[in-house]
Amino acid sequence: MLNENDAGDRMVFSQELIRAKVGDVIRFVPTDRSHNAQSVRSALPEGQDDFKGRVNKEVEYLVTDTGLTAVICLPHQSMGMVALIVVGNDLSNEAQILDARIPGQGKDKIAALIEEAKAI
Ligand SMILES: [Cu+2]
Repeated sequence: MLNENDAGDRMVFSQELIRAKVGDVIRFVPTDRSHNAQSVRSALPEGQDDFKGRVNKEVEYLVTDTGLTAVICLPHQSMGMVALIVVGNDLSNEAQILDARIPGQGKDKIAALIEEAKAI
């Protein structure tokens, strides 16, 4: 969780497209202050537990199911501070992710990350 990355983008996760496999633990680290990481209601795979990190706190996400998970920073989601976890190259819940309630630039970036995931 960064205030600015090397490219000069403000309020970002250092990795926005996160590829993982079942059994991985993804750790969100509060490198800069005033950020959190959490999942979004109904925007994660069937069976996968949601998660919600507190502001300025590290949080871990244990991957238990394949599919897409949208991750947001609650204070900055509308500025585009979001990430997409792709597990097992399974994009079958794409429609749910696109329907998730994510405001502003966050929604656009999630859509762009899904396209990026498809392209690789
Ligand atoms: Cu933030």
